[in-house]
Amino acid sequence: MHKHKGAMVQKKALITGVAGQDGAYLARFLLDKGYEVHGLVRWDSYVAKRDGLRRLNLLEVLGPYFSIHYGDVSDAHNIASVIKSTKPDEIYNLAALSHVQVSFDVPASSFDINAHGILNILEAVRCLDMEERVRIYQASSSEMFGKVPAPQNEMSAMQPCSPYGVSKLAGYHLARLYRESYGLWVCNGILFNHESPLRGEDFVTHKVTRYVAELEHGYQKPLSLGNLEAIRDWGDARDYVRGMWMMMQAEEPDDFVLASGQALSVRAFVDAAFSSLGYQIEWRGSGLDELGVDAETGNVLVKIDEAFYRPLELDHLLGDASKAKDILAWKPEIGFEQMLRDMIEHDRKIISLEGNGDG
Ligand code: F7E
Repeated sequence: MHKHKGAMVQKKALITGVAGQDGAYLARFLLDKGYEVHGLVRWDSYVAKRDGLRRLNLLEVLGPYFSIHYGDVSDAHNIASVIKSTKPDEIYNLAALSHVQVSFDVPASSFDINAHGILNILEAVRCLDMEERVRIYQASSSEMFGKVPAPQNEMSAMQPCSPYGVSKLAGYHLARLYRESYGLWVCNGILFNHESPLRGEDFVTHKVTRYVAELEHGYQKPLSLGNLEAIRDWGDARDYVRGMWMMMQAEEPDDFVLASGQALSVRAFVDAAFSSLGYQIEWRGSGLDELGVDAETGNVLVKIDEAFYRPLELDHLLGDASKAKDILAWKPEIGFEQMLRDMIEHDRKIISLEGNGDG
């Protein structure tokens, strides 16, 4: 049971994309700090209450100090009117079309939400003459670095290689531009991959942990994956939302990388997830014919499916978060092993609830 500091409400926050992984954790974090929180959710998430707001329910966010506003960052009128009526002290722009592969299928929508969205927020704050009172956090991404050699930090060049990365880079530059030209208080959090039990199940980590947890109920069919060689810096979302808030409390608005500083390939992640429940994978074959086989039973656990390959892949992301450590005193507290354990434990619970008809 979470307690709010009630009478001590000092600040109001508006979170766009509040129904997502980061939005839900951030809302919980800010409520625990005594904030009044306003969350923007897309109409379809709002209507699909059970699924759309499932993370907010799970973290007990819905309550007297939390209000939902439905809308869309790509609708300039809507976001301006929500900002006008809620008068937030802090705006966290987390709304995004965040799946990199999907962004290749719907590049224009990605751009509308990811680039136009922050532009609409910046313009609304400026046109409403709220620049003196509002601070803005823009969710930038390590996808903006693209092919640039690891490790990457705030000074690294940026050569994105997906429509998602390009749209995020446009958003990043717009935030910087409004800070430098109009004096808006805007910071960019350049976040490397961050996972958690609330990660969407079409991202590779959760896809894998869910499959591993399901195996306990019997072997069905192999897990289909794409490129196993990509290397990512996998941190925990719960640490990263704390970092977002720390950026917003800094004296000056600035841009910060948040990363764990450790990188693993997708293959190594798969090995770690299976071995945490006692399965050892033997990799056989190569390329599209490669199989991950259970060393004990010979069951094929993993196969490769071309459908999960991207037109262009980002090979190696490894973040250097020294600036956030030095200036904000931010450091990750949840290690890789714990994150993996929490994800698998959560999936086991969900699966058993589903088995009882409660899912
Ligand atoms: O892929 C490979 C895939 O979709 C990770 C988003 O939060 O982090 C995330 O983007 C890697 C890629 O995340 C499958 O090719 C293999 O190399 O989990 P992901 P992402 O693309 O790194 C950044 C920082 C963001 O900002 C994004 O919003 O895994 N991979 N097989 C696969 N990926 C998926 N999704 N599914 C597979 O079957």
